[in-house]
Amino acid sequence: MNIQNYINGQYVNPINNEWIDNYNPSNGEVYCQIPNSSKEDVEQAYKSAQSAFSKWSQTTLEERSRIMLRVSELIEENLDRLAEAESKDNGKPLWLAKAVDIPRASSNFRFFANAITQFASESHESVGQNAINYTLRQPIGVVGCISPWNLPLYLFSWKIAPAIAAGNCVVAKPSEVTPMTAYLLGDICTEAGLPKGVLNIVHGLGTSTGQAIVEHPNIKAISFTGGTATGTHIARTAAPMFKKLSLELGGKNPNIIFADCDYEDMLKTTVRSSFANQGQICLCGSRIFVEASIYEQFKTDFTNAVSKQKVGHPLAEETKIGALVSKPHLEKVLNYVEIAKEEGGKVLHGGNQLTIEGHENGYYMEPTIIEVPSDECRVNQEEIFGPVVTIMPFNSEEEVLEMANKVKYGLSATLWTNDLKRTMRMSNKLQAGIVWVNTWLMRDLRTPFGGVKDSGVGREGGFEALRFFTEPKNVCIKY
Ligand code: TXE
Repeated sequence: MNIQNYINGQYVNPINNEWIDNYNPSNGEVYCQIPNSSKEDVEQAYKSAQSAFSKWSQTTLEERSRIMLRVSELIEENLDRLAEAESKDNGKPLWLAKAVDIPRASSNFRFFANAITQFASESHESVGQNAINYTLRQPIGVVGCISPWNLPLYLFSWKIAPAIAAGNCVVAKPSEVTPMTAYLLGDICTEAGLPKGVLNIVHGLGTSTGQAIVEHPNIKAISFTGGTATGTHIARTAAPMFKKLSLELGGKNPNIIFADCDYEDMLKTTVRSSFANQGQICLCGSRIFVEASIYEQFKTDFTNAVSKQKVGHPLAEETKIGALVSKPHLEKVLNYVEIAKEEGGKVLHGGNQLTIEGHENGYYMEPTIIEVPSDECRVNQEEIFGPVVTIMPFNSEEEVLEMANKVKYGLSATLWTNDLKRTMRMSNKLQAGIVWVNTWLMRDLRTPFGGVKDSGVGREGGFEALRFFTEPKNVCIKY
């Protein structure tokens, strides 16, 4: 079976007729091919988007909203089919795709369908000067959306929905590692009545297809989620062209546990924040800091709880942790375990590749806990993006705050404490775009989402996303 590009409302082959193998991570087999799209395909997608723009940007908000709500409903109606596709493509457990990925993709369309009807702009009366200013928020035109493999349809739709709600037309590229649900979205958009050309989906490699989107002189804004190194490259390419950029990049998030927290709740959530989606979420709490007085107890209980996390085939009901997304990624993550050992880290649990009977060539790995001798070692500083967490004790608030902030990333932080004053002090000082207190990955789509430092630039979510995808224009009228 071949995946095709979705351009101008039609499924089409790449112009060069070149294809890339797509692997099923649960068994290591190639199960379909995807277009290796070139600059010419991107140009075609751009032209289609450009020709749809004048009409779509003038479509009433009510009508845009109605179509997007229909997309949202159709995603829900296709929940099983989409979840199966996501699980097969990515290796994540089927239950997770059903409970999180696909429902969230539907919510993304529903949320922005509603948000656009409430999006208002400012006006300023220039008192004493007989003038009034108002701000027009106009769509940018054709925008580019590039998404990664860890939460495929979830993150793809998180970008596309605000872009089209704001009246833009889109050239989008999902990750070449997980293209399937983006491919299926084409049909859903057609059925929902999204006009041809409003959304165009091109498949292919980052360095060629993705690069062609970023380099395109008339694609005026780029919304990207992926690795920090890729983000740097995109910023370098886009900056001289003065494109608007939203970059959601890596994380190395601290999970800070004080002795006064609700222990059971913390323990349960910490297993999840460490290993959900095989640890392949930019928000995972990959550096665990535990107050010294409960460190030994936590070590025992956490290791115990993690050892009960069943690694298995994504479709098996009892599976908690599925396959990693690809062979190179599995190798990268395993290599970090070796690095940890060389640096004096102690593997408290896991650390090895796993073979699952009947699926011997799948990319499975044990959930891994590494006790590190120092917060400065590489496994504590670099993003691993797999089922690996580090743990170490701390003695004071000042000490843990310093360690938490001493990384180049600043996406999210989690804090476990029942001390209100400490919560306030620490939330103010943690260098992160998001701080969760006594919870993890609790999302309200109205809130700003994004990171500081090397975790990116800009914010997604709520009106922040609608602001990103519009150009403000001040109009000053003297009367
Ligand atoms: O991501 P890439 P990769 C981190 C994680 C992971 C590392 C690399 O640490 O190990 O990044 O992962 C497209 N111009 N995260 O290599 O390459 C690419 O095709 C335009 C964190 O898989 O950044 C894909 O669609 N586009 C992360 C998307 O960028 C380019 C999620 C992301 O791929 C491009 C994933 C280019 N020059 C990985 N090069 C998170 N923050 O959630 C690549 N792409």
